[in-house]
Amino acid sequence: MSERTLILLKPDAVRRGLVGEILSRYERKGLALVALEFRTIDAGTADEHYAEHVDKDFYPPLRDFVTSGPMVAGVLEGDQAVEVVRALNGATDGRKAAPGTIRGDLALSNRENLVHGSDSPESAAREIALWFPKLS
Ligand code: RTP
Ligand code: MG
Repeated sequence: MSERTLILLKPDAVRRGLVGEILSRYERKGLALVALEFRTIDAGTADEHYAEHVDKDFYPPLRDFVTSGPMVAGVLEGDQAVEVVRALNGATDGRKAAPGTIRGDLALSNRENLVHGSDSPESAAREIALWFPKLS
């Protein structure tokens, strides 16, 4: 069933010049971009986006990272988009992510792992409403 999911190309993706490479992987898979924008977020928006993680030990450095420079935020649409994007992104830790995935091919860190994808249709709805309120 066609659905939508939020993607973020994190500041490391922009700094490393990997925006085109990463977007191209999603597009070649057959997913359609229905929103795309450069966004630099403050700590408050980071806290809202990562609400499930704000109390975790790894959150303060994660917040510093995602507020450290511009990100590319987008919405992808297609059959089972949430699950398909998570599979394309690969495991969270780039050192362990399988070759062939975005993180497995291009990342070597547990934090600076290039991409975010919503983890469920419910998360996607919440995150799209936060990042692209006019779209939802
Ligand atoms: P994301 O939310 O960014 O799509 O990544 P994910 O679902 O694969 O991973 P999640 O558990 O939601 O963690 C969110 C982001 O926090 C950073 N992280 N650092 N132990 C650590 O240092 C650690 N664990 C996670 C990563 O940037 C991860 O993507
Ligand atoms: Mg997550």
